[in-house]
Amino acid sequence: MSYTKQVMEQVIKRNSGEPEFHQAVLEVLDSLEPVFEKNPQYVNAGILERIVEPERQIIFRVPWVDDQGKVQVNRGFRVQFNSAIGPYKGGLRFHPSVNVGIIKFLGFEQIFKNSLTGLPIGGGKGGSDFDPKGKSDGEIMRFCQSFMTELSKHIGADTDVPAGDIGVGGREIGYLFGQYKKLRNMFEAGVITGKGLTYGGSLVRTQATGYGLVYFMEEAIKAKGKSFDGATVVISGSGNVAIYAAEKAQQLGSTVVALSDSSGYIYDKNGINLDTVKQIKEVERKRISEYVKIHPSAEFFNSCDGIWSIPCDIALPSATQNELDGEAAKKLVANGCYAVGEGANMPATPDAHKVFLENNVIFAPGKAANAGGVATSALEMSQNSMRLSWTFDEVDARLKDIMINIYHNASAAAKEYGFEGNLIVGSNIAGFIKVADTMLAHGI
Ligand code: NDP
Ligand code: 2IT
Repeated sequence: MSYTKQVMEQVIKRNSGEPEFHQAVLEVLDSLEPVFEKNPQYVNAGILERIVEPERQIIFRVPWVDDQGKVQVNRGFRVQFNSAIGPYKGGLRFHPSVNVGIIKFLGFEQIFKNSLTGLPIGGGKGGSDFDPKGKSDGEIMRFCQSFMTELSKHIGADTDVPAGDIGVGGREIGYLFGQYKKLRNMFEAGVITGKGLTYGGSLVRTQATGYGLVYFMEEAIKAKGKSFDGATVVISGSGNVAIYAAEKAQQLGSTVVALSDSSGYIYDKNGINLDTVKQIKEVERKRISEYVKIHPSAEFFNSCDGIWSIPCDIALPSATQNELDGEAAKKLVANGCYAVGEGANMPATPDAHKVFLENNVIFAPGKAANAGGVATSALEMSQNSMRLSWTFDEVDARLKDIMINIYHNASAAAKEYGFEGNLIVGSNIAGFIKVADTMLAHGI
């Protein structure tokens, strides 16, 4: 049995009942086989056995009082996965599906993603099975305060720096930071990112993941003589990543014809009106189906994966993990889709990867394509350290530069190891080597 397969067996045995974590590890390990053949020093130092085991996992009780005065209890998580190249860095997800396996898959991905940004950030992730849907503002605040009361013991600007993810946006970051500040009696701006602009946030952080995704894809398709100008684009989700991916795609001359949420998707052949979407999702926090009340020529379909049967040139899955399977991938290919970029973390299944690779679809994995969010978080940390703020254009230019570099580094690594054009392999290798070399340098 090969070395990576042995390690994989151990991961499955030690982390039973965590399929998403197994899936994320397997994808990376599959890519690394040629790296170990060329670099036995990594095998001798047990880098792989160490990198698949989080440095620390924290699980805690989050009690809070709802609007009826009843005590509710959720579970909180923070997985501090790898601090070789910088403080743990990664978002917090509030969603009822959250469990330790989900947080570990996200934390594991984050190690390589953060490495690819070229910035000094390690990998971590956290969250809770708390469901923000239908909760009042007061309930959200009390939950965030209770969550931070425990989390505050484990984080710090040079230790572990959380941010947002699904269900955690500007409002939640505000409550989390407010509670941290109260507990520490200290204005430690760099302890969390995605902050509001009045208290240490960075311009472009809100847009960064979506914009970065499109910058990455623009570079990837340019290499094949294609462009966003005139392209038809389908994007799943209608949250932070999806909205700003759509905004940048539109700015570059594309027609974005579909968006979705967990109840279904909207199709507007004239191109989605993003002002309406922002009003529904960011201001009113309502369902995407509301869109068709304002734009009656658009249609709403109450299925999620049906979105991938819409003909398009470029698809950007930006909702959640495993939302695009092999069958959906075949439909995209049959309809002429030539590029797929993961705005979400691990939205395409391994079967879908196979379909895209076999059909020469340009496929950009999330750890490369959606790294713009965390990269801009790291730029927020830099500004916090300097006690300065850069302009929108300055941050945006840095973001674009970072995304273009990630594309070229991943492409070069794929080529070097004999997998030209395979951005999955290239991203995994390029992300891994920097962390592995640092772990070697640090000793065990
Ligand atoms: P948001 O909470 O802003 O939006 C999430 C969107 O995805 C919503 O439209 C939501 O619909 C939909 N969604 C969530 N879960 C499911 C599900 N189980 N099935 C179908 N639809 C679902 O989150 P983000 O936009 O921030 O995150 C989206 C993805 O991007 C995630 O995978 C996240 O990990 C990833 N990501 C986020 C980054 C960031 O900076 N925010 C950075 C890099 C990656 P509904 O409202 O109905 O739940
Ligand atoms: O998945 C991700 O990269 C994020 N949710 C962003 C993390 C961050 O620290 O900005």
